[in-house]
Amino acid sequence: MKFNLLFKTISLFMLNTSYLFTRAESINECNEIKENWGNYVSQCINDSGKASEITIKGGITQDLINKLATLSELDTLSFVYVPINDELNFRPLRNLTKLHSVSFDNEKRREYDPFRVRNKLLKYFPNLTRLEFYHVIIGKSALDEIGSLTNLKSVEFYKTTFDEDATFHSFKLLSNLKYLVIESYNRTLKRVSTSLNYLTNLETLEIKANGADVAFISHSTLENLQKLRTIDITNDVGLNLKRIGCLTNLVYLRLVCENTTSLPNNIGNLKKLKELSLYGNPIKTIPDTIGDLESLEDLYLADNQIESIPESIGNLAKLKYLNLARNKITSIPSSIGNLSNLQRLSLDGNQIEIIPDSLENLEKLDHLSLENNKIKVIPDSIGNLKKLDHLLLSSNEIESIPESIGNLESLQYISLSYNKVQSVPDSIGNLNNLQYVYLDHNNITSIPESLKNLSSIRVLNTSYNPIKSE
Ligand SMILES: *[C@@H]1O[C@H](CO)[C@@H](O)[C@H](O)[C@H]1NC(C)=O
Ligand SMILES: *[C@@H]1O[C@H](CO)[C@@H](O)[C@H](O)[C@H]1NC(C)=O
Ligand SMILES: *[C@@H]1O[C@H](CO)[C@@H](O)[C@H](O)[C@H]1NC(C)=O
Ligand SMILES: *[C@@H]1O[C@H](CO)[C@@H](O)[C@H](O)[C@H]1NC(C)=O
Ligand SMILES: *[C@@H]1O[C@H](CO)[C@@H](O)[C@H](O)[C@H]1NC(C)=O
Ligand SMILES: *[C@@H]1O[C@H](CO)[C@@H](O)[C@H](O)[C@H]1NC(C)=O
Ligand SMILES: *[C@@H]1O[C@H](CO)[C@@H](O)[C@H](O)[C@H]1NC(C)=O
Ligand SMILES: *[C@@H]1O[C@H](CO)[C@@H](O)[C@H](O)[C@H]1NC(C)=O
Ligand SMILES: CC(=O)N[C@H]1CO[C@H](CO)[C@@H](O)[C@@H]1O
Repeated sequence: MKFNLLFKTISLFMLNTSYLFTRAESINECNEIKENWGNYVSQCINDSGKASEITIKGGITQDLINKLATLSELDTLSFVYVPINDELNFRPLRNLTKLHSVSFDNEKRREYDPFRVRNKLLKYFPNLTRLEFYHVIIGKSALDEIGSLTNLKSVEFYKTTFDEDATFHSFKLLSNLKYLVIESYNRTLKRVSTSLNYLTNLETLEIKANGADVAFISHSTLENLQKLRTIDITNDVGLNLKRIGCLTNLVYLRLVCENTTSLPNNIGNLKKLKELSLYGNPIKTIPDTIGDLESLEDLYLADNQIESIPESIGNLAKLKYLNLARNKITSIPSSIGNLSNLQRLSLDGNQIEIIPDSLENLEKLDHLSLENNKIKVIPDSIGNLKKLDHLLLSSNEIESIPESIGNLESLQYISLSYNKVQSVPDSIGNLNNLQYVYLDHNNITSIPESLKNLSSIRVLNTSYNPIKSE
């Protein structure tokens, strides 16, 4: 006890003296900057007196630039709403070899009010690993300067207006680049060239560029991008995906491409793929090879024109989420019952008539959604889905509810609105977790006491039924 106290006293004393020493030895760079340029510097973070992170806001002067050039420990520099005119000289900043991250952020609420990224600016940040742009205008020369920053690992453009002559040609030289985001504003980007296929260390690529010709993806050099794990592209001109199968290390593939109508068979080569998301494309068929995607956990193909689900889908042993809502599917293959890890299945807005019995094998299924189809019968086998907590069957042609519904012990939410149900079995009263029950717009004449008495119920909607009052 005593020893402990003594120890504490000594260490406290040591702390105090070292604090005094640093105070005495060095002046605090941030204090100095705030005193002299306080109206332009909105944030300055120091590490034992040395400025490490600075945010310049609203404007900048040459003497501030000169001062910045002396901050030997500066790591991160952000420009927020800073218009940069041609008279300013950024050359002195080339001495800042520890400066790793620079961002230009002109994002204002609601309005789009970008500043141009001037030439002879970016090239004076020699050791950058990260460069970010929000709401800027940029042209060829400034983009070319980025190509000289060969230490870059991450470059991000958000809501960027690209000049007509914009090209990523110089990006060829960025052999350390791992992360690239290109989001164009108002269809200003015309082309994403094949230069991107030189980026052999690229791991993540996000392109949101409607109106642009995304040329790199269909070019034979695409296969250079073997480190690529994530592709996320939004584009309405049409992506030619014929070579996608060469990216065998892909883990996430997310595409929103209005004019893309088919998937190539070689998609099956993507053995590491965990997520395939093709939302809102006019795709008509899913190739059989989809069943080869042995790592797939999440398959999201809502809002396409898909007419059938291949039998091979049953091979996706790791699949957890399957969403094929709003397509033109007429039947569910019985192999669906092989998806033993499936947790969520959504097939809303199709033309499905039959729920296959094999569905009962989906032991982990907790969410089943088949609204807006042409289903007439709920099979007895549904009662085997012990994990099911949401069952959505509104807007079908269902006439009866099986007794086995009372076995869905996890069920919390059931909707059967807009069907032709005539009666509700007493067994529904066994469902002690049931909270939301939608039975409106049916042909039900009486509601069982057992359901009315369930204490867990929060909503029981029986409107628009010919219920006889007793
Ligand atoms: C930048 O570095 C050069 C030589 O490395 C030196 O002569 C010059 O004074 C430095 N500039 C500033 C602003 O520190
Ligand atoms: C920083 O840049 C200088 C000049 O370009 C270079 O000599 C140095 O190796 C770089 N340092 C790091 C850590 O990248
Ligand atoms: C978008 O681009 C079009 C055609 O270039 C132009 O007429 C329009 O003013 C732009 N809209 C905005 C909000 O910048
Ligand atoms: C999409 O394809 C259609 C038909 O080929 C074409 O008319 C349309 O211009 C394309 N859309 C774009 C944005 O290129
Ligand atoms: C997959 O499903 C089909 C149809 O239900 C069945 O015949 C087959 O045995 C299943 N395969 C496996 C590996 O479970
Ligand atoms: C409603 O149910 C009755 C029998 O209870 C049946 O005669 C009638 O056709 C049903 N109406 C509709 C619209 O399904
Ligand atoms: C429901 O509750 C009422 C009164 O609270 C009781 O008379 C009736 O027996 C209960 N019915 C069932 C099926 O538990
Ligand atoms: C029940 O459903 C009808 C129509 O579907 C709706 O108008 C009504 O507000 C709902 N009532 C409750 C209690 O949710
Ligand atoms: C992070 C850091 O070191 N902050 C210091 C900056 O300088 C002030 C004094 O001027 C200290 O109070 C901070 O702890």
